[in-house]
Amino acid sequence: MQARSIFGKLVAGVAFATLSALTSLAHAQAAKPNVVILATGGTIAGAGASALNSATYAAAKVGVEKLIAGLPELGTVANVRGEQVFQVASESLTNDNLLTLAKRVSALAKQPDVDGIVITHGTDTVEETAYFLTLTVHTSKPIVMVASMRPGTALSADGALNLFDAVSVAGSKDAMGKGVLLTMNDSIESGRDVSKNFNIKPSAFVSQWGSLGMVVEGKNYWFRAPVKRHTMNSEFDIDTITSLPNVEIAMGYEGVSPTAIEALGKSGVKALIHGGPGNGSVADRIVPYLQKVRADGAIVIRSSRVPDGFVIRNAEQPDDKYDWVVAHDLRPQKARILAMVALTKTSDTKELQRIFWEY
Ligand code: DAS
Repeated sequence: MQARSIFGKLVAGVAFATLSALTSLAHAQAAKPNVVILATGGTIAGAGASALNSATYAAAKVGVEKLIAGLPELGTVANVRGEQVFQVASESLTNDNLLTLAKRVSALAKQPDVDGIVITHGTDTVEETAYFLTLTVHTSKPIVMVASMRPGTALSADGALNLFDAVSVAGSKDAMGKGVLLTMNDSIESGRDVSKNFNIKPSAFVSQWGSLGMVVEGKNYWFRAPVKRHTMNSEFDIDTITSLPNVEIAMGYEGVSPTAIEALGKSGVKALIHGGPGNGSVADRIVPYLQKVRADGAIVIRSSRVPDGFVIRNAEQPDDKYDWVVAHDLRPQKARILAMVALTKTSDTKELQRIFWEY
């Protein structure tokens, strides 16, 4: 009897200890935000032949489960699960990919058991995807994009900390309602404003109007908030968009010929972004070709190849007279994203110009 009662007490003690451990784990998990990582590829999922290959490697090789398993620290700030949406280098993403990703983000954001969403992505076009999502996904939950300039196999790889920062920010209540964000190199950038400014170093990304803040050791430090319309305050909703119109870009430079503009005009674009030098300048020999694009029914949008600043309406060109739109502070690749989204609703040039002022 004696032995049995001691064994019984032992079993009860172990059961109690296990139960309290599980309960505290459940409480701990319940206390942590639920963050979903949507993986699309890029360098953050890349792999090189050696630790010295910081620039020579294959992008889009490592699956999301391996990314998560390789970073157990994620579990200290959130309950994390992953989905592999694509596995591509971002320069190869298509409009259909954009729609697929945005619709998945929108669906997840509606789920009460999802507190934040992280999207791992290539650096080459993350600025475009980030802007598209901020224009079309109606949620105030944090949506945080993340990329890396070096593959995880390289010395001083930046992906692990960038990903930890992204999950930490995505699980933060103070990151709500700020539009789509990008965490790179300790900074928190606005998805609207950020662009890749340097092609081979970790501090590659810059927002011309400044970062929104920084994230350091899992704590967010905010210094700015977006003023342009986004997410919940956007008139565009991915849940009502089924396709995107064809919008292309033609650059302006010394000696430019009308060949590209003519070909794009004939291809049936719905809008043509002109990435001119300076304040969106257009060579005098090119003006008639853009006027023909407009006369044939496509929208002409004057952007600038100059990274920073904004195009002034009716300054370099009589936009009112030509019925052209100016892209404000948007670089050509960003202007294209907004033009595609705007054209799902209107092709009225006055409405389009309003949209370019407001978004
Ligand atoms: N090719 C790049 C891309 O996928 C790799 C990267 O920098 O992420 O965007």
